[in-house]
Amino acid sequence: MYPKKLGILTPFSSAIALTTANAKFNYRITTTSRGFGGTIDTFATHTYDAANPGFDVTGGVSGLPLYADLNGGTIPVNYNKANLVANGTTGLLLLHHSNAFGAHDQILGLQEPTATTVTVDAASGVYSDPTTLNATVSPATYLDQTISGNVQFSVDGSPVGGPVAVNSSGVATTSYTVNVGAGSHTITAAFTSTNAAFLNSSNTGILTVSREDATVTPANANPFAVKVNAPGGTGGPITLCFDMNEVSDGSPGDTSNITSVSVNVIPIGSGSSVSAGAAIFSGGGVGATRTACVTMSNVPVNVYDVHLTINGNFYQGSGDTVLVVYDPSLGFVAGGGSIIHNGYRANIGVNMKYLKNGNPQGSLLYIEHRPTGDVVFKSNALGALAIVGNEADPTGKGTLNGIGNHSFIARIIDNGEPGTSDRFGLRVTSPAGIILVDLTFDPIQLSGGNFSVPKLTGK
Ligand SMILES: [Ca+2]
Ligand SMILES: [Ca+2]
Ligand SMILES: [Ca+2]
Repeated sequence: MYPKKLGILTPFSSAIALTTANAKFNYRITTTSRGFGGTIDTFATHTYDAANPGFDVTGGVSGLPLYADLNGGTIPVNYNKANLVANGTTGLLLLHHSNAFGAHDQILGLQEPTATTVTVDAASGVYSDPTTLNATVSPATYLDQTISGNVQFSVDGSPVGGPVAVNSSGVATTSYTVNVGAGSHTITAAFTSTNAAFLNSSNTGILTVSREDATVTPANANPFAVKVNAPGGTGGPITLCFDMNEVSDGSPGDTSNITSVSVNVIPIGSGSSVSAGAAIFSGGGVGATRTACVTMSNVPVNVYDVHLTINGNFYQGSGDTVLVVYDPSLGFVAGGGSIIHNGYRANIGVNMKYLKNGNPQGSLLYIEHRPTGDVVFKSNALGALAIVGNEADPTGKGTLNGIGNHSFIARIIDNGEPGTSDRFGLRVTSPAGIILVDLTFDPIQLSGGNFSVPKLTGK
């Protein structure tokens, strides 16, 4: 070494008997003084493998690694972790030939890239609707470096879109339209670094999915009132269908995921439930109507509330319709139909007869299909039943969406067959005796169905 100019003696490998196959040697640096005599400084024996360097700065040059020492210049450094460990390398020594005295040498310490950790936020969503997946990679900064790279999200192993870049805080966010059913699912966020100072990592989180809402509406083709097959007998087979549609939200799912429904056929008065049999499904698809049909046989005379509930992990919803089975031989006021009231479709079922003692027996069911849900009025006790000409006016008590002690008067007007001119009117009063104006209306012509009001003598 020299005060002004810097020099270094580098023996050729061959001069110290190193070959490519045998390039490993031990070395030790000892400083001695001619003036004072003896050793000034020494350090422990080190090992170096010239054929397998931890750092290799020969990229781009042949012979000795010399680079123009200009501001802003770069020196390519190849890095081999295994060799680096084997050699015990702790850094790079840069020698600046033409620097001022005292600034000839510079030690660049070794800094390994940092491990990273991904944190996946818990997410929740509804089948078919968008939700947000969020992951944070940390640390976002290391030494003088800021994280960069991409996160690939997946749900239960299926990729969600393409890789998403992390921002300077290490956060990656993506929108996911939920296409898995209700329950707990695994979100995976795999970070791939594009900055060598940060290592890759991956982690998981939980996505909780709930069912999408669907409406259930009785099909227009359903019969309202079915006559028994023979006097004193039962009705059937009777097929009832329900249309199931996702509640519109701009992000429709696949309604063919509805593969199970429960259908209950329950008399609104006394009597036994009827088995609906297995549902047959048709239609369905993305944004399409799914239809379920059930067929009932040997159905006794009565007014039935037919209730469908959607099962499964993808949709939830339920709806009702009315089914009347009547026997003309019993002396009856019977029938069923639909009207449009206040713009909403409503189904009506009625089946009443006089007992031998002159008292009426039977029931009335009125279901109005409002966007906020069905409004269901069921009679549970009949009072007087007035029949005047072609009009029957039953009175009595009933429940409104399950709340009892409401009163009603209905007007059932039979204008002959097939029923297209028949009419239905209703008045419902609350337990406190207040008329419920939204369930009180003058007779409205049926849009489907038929009533039969025989010219009874009352006996
Ligand atoms: Ca949806
Ligand atoms: Ca929705
Ligand atoms: Ca009629």
